[in-house]
Amino acid sequence: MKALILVDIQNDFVPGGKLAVAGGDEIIPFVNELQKEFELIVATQDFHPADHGSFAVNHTGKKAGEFIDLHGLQQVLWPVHCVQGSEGADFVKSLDMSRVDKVFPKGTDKEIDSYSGFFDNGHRKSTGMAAYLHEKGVTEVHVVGLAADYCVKFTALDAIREGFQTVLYKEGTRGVNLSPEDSKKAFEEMKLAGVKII
Ligand code: VGL
Ligand code: ZN
Repeated sequence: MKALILVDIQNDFVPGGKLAVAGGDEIIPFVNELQKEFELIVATQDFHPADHGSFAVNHTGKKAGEFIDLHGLQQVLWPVHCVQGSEGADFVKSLDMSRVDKVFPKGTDKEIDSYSGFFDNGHRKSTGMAAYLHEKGVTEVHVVGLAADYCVKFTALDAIREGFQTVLYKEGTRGVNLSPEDSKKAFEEMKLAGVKII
């Protein structure tokens, strides 16, 4: 049994959003079409409180793109994005959500960021997505969404760790590319970990 995971396809990650990924909106038609091949579809939702520790504004004198130590983990600081209850946190309007079986919010704890849809960045707490998928008899997950070099990468890597055969569609993702090669490196890292990239 295979499942499709839609990672963070939210307003703040597409052009016009607070943490816009270049071309992020271009994946939507592909993703909507791809959904037709799946009977089980889940979505992750970046969903931060306004005082989240990953936001540069919550650290005096710090700017987005700078690094800090957040309770023992290296954290790159972001602009305010995907705040709970804001429009930026909503799924992109043109994304078909009618066939999504369950949404897994993440990044809800202000003390720790959460790129993967499965675990926070310290692998301390699970979102419940792995248990949900295992319970449904899923052995293979296919991943699309935003952003390739952050949440998509860490979701795919955790999927492998959780024992799922994992497929990533290049056409269904775009990267932040804080450094120009980040997406390319992310694809290499995923491939090395056993993710099938198509
Ligand atoms: C993401 C940075 C911060 C993502 C989420 O969805 O890739 N990136 N929060
Ligand atoms: Zn975030």
